Amino acid sequence: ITVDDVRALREQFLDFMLGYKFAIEEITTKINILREDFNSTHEYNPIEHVRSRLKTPESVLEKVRRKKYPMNLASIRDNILDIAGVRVVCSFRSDITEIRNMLVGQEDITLLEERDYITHRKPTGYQSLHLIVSIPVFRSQGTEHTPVEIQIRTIAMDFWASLEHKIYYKYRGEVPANLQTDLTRAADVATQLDEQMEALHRQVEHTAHPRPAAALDTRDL
Ligand code: 0O2
Repeated sequence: ITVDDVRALREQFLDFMLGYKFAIEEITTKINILREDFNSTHEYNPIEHVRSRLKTPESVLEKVRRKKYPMNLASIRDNILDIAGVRVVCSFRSDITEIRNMLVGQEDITLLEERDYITHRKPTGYQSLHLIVSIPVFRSQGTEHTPVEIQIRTIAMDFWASLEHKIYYKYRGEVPANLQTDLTRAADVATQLDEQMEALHRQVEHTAHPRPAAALDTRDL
């Protein structure tokens, strides 16, 4: 293998990764459109914030090795479906289903996989709705149907997951049992908070909103 071969492989890989960056941009645009549209038609914003990340080449290759997949681009394309990741954080549990349906219902989005870690919480306490969707990316060389992992969760679920992620990395995956128990308890509290917030939200939704009184026109006095 020559230096030129390595250079060509590197370029091929970077070009491959670029397709995932474009797929993130497509999905992010869709979510931003939904957010703005929802805001203007319903005067309510179900989306708190959106974050995205492209898996690093090191992390992609580490996953291929760990899962013992063949080390070539075709195998990475077929097996590693979370190279492009978008996380949508909402206020209420009901928003999660709403956003899921609005995305999955779009003509150019194909749902490949769905994992509901809200109905079936992970033993650690992790909660989130994971969708793997495929989206067409129109590139100069043609269309690439690209997978994107979309994680949809509430603020409380996100707060829990980010702390757990930090703890997991700090202990390199060997979280002490007492800390694990406390984390699971914190997940229960997050679930209770989500349930109470949802109930409050419903109550407010079903109450007629009195319009703010129009400013008095002094000529009417
Ligand atoms: P990062 O940094 O977000 O990319 P695998 O991807 O094979 O390891 P699997 O079963 O294919 O796992 O996917 P899974 O478990 O449905 O979802 C993987 C992603 O969900 C993780 O990505 C995390 O972002 C998140 N996740 C899953 N379980 C947990 C958990 O217990 N705690 C936290 N904090 N996050 C979780 P990565 O690739 O691990 O990391």
